[in-house]
Amino acid sequence: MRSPLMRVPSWPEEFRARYRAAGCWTGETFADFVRDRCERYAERTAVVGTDANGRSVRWSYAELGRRASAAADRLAAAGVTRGDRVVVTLPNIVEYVAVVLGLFRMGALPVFGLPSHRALELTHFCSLSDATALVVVGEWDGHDFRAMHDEVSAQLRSAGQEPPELIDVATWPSAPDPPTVSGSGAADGPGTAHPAEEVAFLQLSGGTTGISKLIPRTAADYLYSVRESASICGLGESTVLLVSLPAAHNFPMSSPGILGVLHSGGSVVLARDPSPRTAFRLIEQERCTMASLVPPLAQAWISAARRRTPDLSSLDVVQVGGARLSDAVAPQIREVLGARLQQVFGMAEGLVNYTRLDEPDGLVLTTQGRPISEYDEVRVVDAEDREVADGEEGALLTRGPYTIRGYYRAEAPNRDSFTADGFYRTGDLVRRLPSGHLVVTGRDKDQINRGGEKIASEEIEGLALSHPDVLDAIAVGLPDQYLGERICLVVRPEPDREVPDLTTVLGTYLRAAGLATYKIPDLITVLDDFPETHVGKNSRRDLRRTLAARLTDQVPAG
Ligand code: OOB
Repeated sequence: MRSPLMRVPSWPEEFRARYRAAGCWTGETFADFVRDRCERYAERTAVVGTDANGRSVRWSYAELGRRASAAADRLAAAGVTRGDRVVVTLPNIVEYVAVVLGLFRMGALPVFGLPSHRALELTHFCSLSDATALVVVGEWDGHDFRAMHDEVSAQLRSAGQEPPELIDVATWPSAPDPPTVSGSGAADGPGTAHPAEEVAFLQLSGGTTGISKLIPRTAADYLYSVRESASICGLGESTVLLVSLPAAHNFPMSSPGILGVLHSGGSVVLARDPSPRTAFRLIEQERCTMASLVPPLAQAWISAARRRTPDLSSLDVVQVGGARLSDAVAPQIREVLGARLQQVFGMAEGLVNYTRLDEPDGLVLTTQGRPISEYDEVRVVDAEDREVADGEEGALLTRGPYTIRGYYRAEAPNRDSFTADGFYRTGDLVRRLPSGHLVVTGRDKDQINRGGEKIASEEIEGLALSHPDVLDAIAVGLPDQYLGERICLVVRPEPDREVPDLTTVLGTYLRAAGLATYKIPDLITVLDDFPETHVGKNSRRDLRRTLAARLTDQVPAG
């Protein structure tokens, strides 16, 4: 028997009432959303891409609805029921959309893993969410996900927990089975007054303390951000969105992303891999009008477009977000790709900022946009949480109709990450302009942003420390002209042990421990002594800063 979802910190009733009255929160659930859009736009093209077995696929909205129902039936047959959590770790294949919509239809909660996650993370997500099933694609990029499911299951069993059922979409037939009696695995809505305000899925946080925390999102809050994003970005039935980033990321999922496009009746084109070659082929073939990229990918597109002169004439808007786009690269989106730039500064916890499509270049090229909603509350504060003047750098705090009030099952981190009156401490340093636009100037969280992928220093350090030859370990981000930051792990070896190639040994060790591929350090350095820092709460943070500064001077930029 799986445990029910635990209670999560949520909006006080006074705020709920305000967001309902303002029309931000509607009663629409994800099951309603899926049913309604698949019927409303039935004949239009919903999803183009490849399936788990590499076949090209083009689904209408009606077909997507059938596929979602078929997925729900399969999940139900594996024992998944309403309210259950299901960890999904699929690449950008069409089954991803069918599974997520299928889970929504049945009122089960997707937990959004990434295909780059490995046994360590997936065990943690399955354990924390008490997942009924793990959805994978048999083998991908040379990695055997079925074997990984075995590993996850063994780990959970040894901790006395029930392992998740394996759901392997690679074994699904290319045509859906005829619907079963249940029709779609969809049951009636839960018997609460506001089903849309129940937690509908768990998204992953970038993490600052150990492995990613789980972010509880509701249909009411999320669909509000999706509707507003779709409107800000001018989405409609003629929108063709290319999804090159991992589809489960909050950015390509909802800003406005896949959900924004499905809300508006447009088409989603899933790129199997993020290479410019694949992207350009799809843009030419499907006449894509929009794409969302992280800065390194934008740079890769720009340099590939200079060499190959692809036909990108259909491309109207290129969104860039997830990490700071440099002011020097920003103008090249128009100059080289011929598209309008939209900067997106968002977070899976909630707040999303966009530069608007009709704003002057001065704002679009140098700011990371302004909040979606007039109900987004933004405070830029100093170390004592006192508000600073516009134009001055401070820490960004936010609260609003689609920003969570706490992580799932994370009492202690919640005390650090949220103020007593419910503002989320984003960990980002920004300057706010009088127009409300934000410029991201840095970070005061112990996190590395490697080309848009977030990694908590502490997570890598903790794992390195579990190696018997390591006395201490510090993980820092060093400047990298392509990724923005690359991961450098600095280790202090146990003094009495002579390990000739500790760096190689450690690299292998971290991989074998089941760490996601994007978290494996780009560089491992051995130092016999670490600099002295003050003792106290921030000593590790000081040490990270000192080492990062020292190494940035010593190691040639990547
Ligand atoms: C997006 O979401 P997450 O949860 O992977 O990461 C959030 C963090 C932010 O707190 C900030 O540190 C960084 O990523 N970030 C940016 C940025 N966009 C995100 N830093 C500088 N400039 C930007 N434009 O990354 C995300 C979620 C929704 C939409 C877009 C991005």
